[in-house]
Amino acid sequence: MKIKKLLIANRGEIALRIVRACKEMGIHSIVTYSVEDRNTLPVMLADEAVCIGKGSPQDSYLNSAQIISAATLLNVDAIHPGYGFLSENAAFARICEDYKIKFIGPRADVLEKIKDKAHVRSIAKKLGVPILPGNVTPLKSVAEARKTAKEIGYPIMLKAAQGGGGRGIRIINQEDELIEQFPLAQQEAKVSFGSDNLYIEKYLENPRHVEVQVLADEYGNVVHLGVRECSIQRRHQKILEEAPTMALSKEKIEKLEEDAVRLAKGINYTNAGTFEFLVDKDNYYFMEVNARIQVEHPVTEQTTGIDLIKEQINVASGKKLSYKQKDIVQKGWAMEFRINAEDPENNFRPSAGRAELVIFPGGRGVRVDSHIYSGQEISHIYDSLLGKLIVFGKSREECIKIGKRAMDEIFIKGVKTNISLHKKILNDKDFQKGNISTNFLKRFTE
Ligand code: MV4
Repeated sequence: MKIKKLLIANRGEIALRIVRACKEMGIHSIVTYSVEDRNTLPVMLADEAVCIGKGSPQDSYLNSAQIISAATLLNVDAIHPGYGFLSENAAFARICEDYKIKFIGPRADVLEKIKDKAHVRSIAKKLGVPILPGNVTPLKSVAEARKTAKEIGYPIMLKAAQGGGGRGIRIINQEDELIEQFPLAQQEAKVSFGSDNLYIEKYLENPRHVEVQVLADEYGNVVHLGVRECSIQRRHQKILEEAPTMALSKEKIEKLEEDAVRLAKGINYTNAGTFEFLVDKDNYYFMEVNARIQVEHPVTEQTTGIDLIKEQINVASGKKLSYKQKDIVQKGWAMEFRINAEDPENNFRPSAGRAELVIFPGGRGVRVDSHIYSGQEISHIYDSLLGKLIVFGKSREECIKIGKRAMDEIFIKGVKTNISLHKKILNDKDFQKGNISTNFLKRFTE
């Protein structure tokens, strides 16, 4: 199926990123927008734009009925959901299939199956992909939970099988806590995720987060595009990502990448996806799948030379992967800094207002993916991402130098940003040595 007309069911920088790919591919792009977003770059630069609501995500970018109705009226071939919103929504993917509109992502039945993280853990285990000690079937009772915890030893992490984004997880240090927390966790999971399935994992105190970018066509061909390191997070929001990683030896990274591909094949994964791992010392453990294009995809693009959005569209239109694994090499280093409208002096509270003046950096080794222009009104209805500064060079050291230089060129007046935090990170000795973990940012922000 040739994709000639594509609906972008998203906003902000990722909507613009997809518009740009469409233009280069000769695809007619239509972007959905909310009333608040009517004066934004994706709306101005897409071939067409269609208003699908007003206000909260619930009433706009999550309104699948409105989006499908627009897609039908405009006779689009495919919908690109971007990240967040409807991107991993199995029910939405199913509606697209029912309406004969290609959903750019995995099939609805695959999304449905991988919703349950305990289930994916069980497949990983069967395939010999390392996972943390714990259970792989939903816990039915506190007795079962106590038994598992006793076997693997405390501390443990109690996780909601359908949770995500750092929600629905609890650290449990001893048995009486488990007895107290188990029913609460069950109840919370039921309310938040519609399922009270829980599972237990051995808790790692100070892990690193390493993930593998995978690309799969609809004929069973799967390749990986190497690893990214995403340990620098604040309250489960990634702030800085890099590719590749200093967390593991070359040999271990190769094993991890092969494991991700094996697991992708095992779950019949198609399109672009990310396989997340926790790394502790020289060991890695599969954690979960992200069934979407991710915010941090540019660091992979800069180190492999592959346009992930174009590949997503190609694969979705039924093309075979144009790359064999041996054709894909990660070269050099890349870093991405998320520039957020938030106030570092005020506990990083989202900052809204008119971005009176916006100047982004340029020059060698610099890429900026942003939808923000001077004079734009920044609302607080949606996320606070103003854009991403991506730097790339032959080494991590060079990335840090270019990063510092580029960070000094950014000028945003009218809203508060987290640029000062990025400068502190870039000047930190531990960061420079690659000595980072998921706890790294606590030192700066708490
Ligand atoms: C963990 C963990 C330690 N041990 N699981 C946080 C988000 C969710 N997807 C999983 N998370 C974690 N799971 C075990 N068994 C530590 C985290 C975690 C984390 C993981 C990746 C990146 C940043 C993090 C920050 C805090 C906790």
